[in-house]
Amino acid sequence: MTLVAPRSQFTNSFKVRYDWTVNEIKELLEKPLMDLLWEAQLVHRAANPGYNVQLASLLSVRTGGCSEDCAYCPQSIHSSSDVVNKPQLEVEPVLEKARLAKEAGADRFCMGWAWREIRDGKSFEAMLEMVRGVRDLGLEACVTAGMLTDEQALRLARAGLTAYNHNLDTSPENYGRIITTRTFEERLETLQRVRSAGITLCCGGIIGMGESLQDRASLLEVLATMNPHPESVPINSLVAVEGTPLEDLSSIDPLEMVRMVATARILMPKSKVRLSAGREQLGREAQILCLQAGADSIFYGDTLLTTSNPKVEEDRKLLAEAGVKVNFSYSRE
Ligand code: SAM
Ligand code: DTB
Ligand code: SF4
Repeated sequence: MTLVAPRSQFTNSFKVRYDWTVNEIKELLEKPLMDLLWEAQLVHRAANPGYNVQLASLLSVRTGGCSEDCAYCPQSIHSSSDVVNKPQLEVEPVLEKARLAKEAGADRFCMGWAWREIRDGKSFEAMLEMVRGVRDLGLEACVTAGMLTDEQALRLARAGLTAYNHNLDTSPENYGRIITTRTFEERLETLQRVRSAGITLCCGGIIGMGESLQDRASLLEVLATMNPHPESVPINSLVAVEGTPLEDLSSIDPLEMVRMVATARILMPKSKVRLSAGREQLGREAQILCLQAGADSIFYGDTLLTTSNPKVEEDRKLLAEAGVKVNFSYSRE
């Protein structure tokens, strides 16, 4: 009996496909865990041999008061959460936060606006200034602010925006159960506008909202059949916030997150798969499994938008224990 696997098993390469079917994806999600992990790792090691992990810092620039009715979101006016609406932060304090994030080791700075859509005017001009300022610091800049027009997307691109975050959140079939004030189709149209303007896409979803395995597969199918794939794919698990319609849902089994991350890695080998909301509920070992299975980015900083995130010191320790490299610049193109 040989204890050493043939070398060829470790030098697997990957082929980027855009023709995944829901059934193939379901099969991946349901594989025996050891087999799924093995397959995901082969892709991950080939695509990202150094296990490089990007640290992205997140700031809520405009908090609360959003007119959309996303059932998971404490910032919706339809929820009765404790989130207090705040006026938009000014440009300089935002850039100060970006400087601090850089000092703490982040290389992407993501800014959120609790808006249904971007409107032209003072707030948008300030957003452009923030993007320029973040880029001048040498950081990648990401914005999430709802729907936008072609012209707004072009102006953001000209300001140097690296990525626009606009999640699909759940499957097209499950969408109406989670959000009724906009359609899945509108989400796709915004993504197309962002893509046409030459901005990279950050687009993913949330698990733990009572969806079925079929829904998870269907969400991943929409993402994995985009050509090109979104450059970054945040996988959130629901943070059940008091006052939202989903407040009573219990946390998912951490291994479901591992499966979702591993499957996303197999489907979209070159994309950054970001382990996003819900890391506090995952625990150390499950997060390490996610890093092994293909997560190569995390939100880094003590808060997400309105909820908490693991402490920076804890994350530094976790990443060191996992033996991954942070923000090591690399390209998988
Ligand atoms: N309003 C913009 C939009 O919807 O695109 C930007 C902000 S929104 C808060 C950004 C994303 O955060 C959502 O699409 C959703 O995927 C995620 N999110 C919000 N609340 C969450 C929660 N309680 N648990 C997990 N993810 C959440
Ligand atoms: C994403 O997919 N997750 C982040 C970011 N993109 C904008 C937001 C998570 C928000 C979690 C709930 C909160 O803190 O309000
Ligand atoms: Fe929250 Fe964004 Fe939905 Fe508004 S559009 S309720 S900010 S997730």
